[in-house]
Amino acid sequence: MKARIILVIGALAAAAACSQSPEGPAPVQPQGAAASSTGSVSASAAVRASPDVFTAACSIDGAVAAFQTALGTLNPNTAGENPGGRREINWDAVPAAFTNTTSFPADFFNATFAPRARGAVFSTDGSGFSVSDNDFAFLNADYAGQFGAFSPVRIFSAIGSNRMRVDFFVAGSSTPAVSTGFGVVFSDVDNTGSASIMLLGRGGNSLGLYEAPPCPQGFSFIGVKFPVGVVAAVEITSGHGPLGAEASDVSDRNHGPARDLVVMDDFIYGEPKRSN
Ligand SMILES: [Ca+2]
Ligand SMILES: [Ca+2]
Repeated sequence: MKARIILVIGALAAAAACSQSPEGPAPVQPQGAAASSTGSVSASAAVRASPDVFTAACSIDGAVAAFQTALGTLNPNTAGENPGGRREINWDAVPAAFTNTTSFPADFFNATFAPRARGAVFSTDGSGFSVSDNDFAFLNADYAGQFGAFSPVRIFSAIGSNRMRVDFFVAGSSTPAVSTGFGVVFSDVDNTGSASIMLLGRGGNSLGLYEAPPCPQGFSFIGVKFPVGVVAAVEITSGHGPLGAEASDVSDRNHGPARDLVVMDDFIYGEPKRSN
C-alpha cells in the first residue's frame, strides 16, 4: 500500500513537472553528457533507465517525505558505514562561527567525529561556501525578501559560483563511497532549468541531469533514487550566477541587471557505502 501511495505522489509530481516544461519530465540529458559517459554507457544504461524521481514545486512536503521513505531510516551522524538508510544535512546546527561567513569548510560534513561525520565533501569552481541564518542578507540586504529556509533557519550556497559538487565517502573517512540517490531543496527557483542536479557514477559518467521545477520565492525539490548504490558524486547548479553585493535576483525589479539566483537548503542522500 505504501509503495502505491509513493507512486501516486511521484506520478502527480511528474505531471506537475511536465506542465512546467515542454521537454517533459526529467531526466534532461545535457549536451556534454555523451562525452562524459565515454566507456560506461552500456554499464550504466540499466540503472540510468530505472531511477525513481521525486520532484515538486511550492508544496514540496509530500515529495520530500516520499524521497526520505524511499531511501530508508535516517542514520545517526556518526562515522562508519550503515547497511542502508539515509543521511541528511539541514545546516541548522552549524555553529555561529561558521554562519554568515564566506569560508564554510568544504569538508565540514566529513569530519571523523559526530555530529559532522556524514560522508559528504563539497567542491566548487567558485571561492568557497556559505551557511546563512539571515537568508544571505549579510551579503546583500535584498536577499532577505527572496530566499527562505525550508528547515529553519540556516540555508546554504556556494560563493563566487552557481555550481558545486558533492563527493561521497564512507562517513568520517577518505574511502570513496557510492549512494543510492540524492535530493536537494532549492529556494527561489524563478525559471525552469536554472536549478538542477547531475548525478555521476564512479567513473565520472553522467547518470542523468534532473531539473527542479520553479517556485518563485518558494521551495523546489528534486530527488533521484536508483535501485542500487551507483552515485559517487552530484553536480549541483543553483541559479544563473553567484550571490553578491551587486547581484540582484531576476524577480527584484528595483535593481538590475538581474539573473535567477537560487540557494539551497536540505541535502538528503542514501547512506554512502564503500564502492566495490
Ligand atoms: Ca535548514
Ligand atoms: Ca531566484
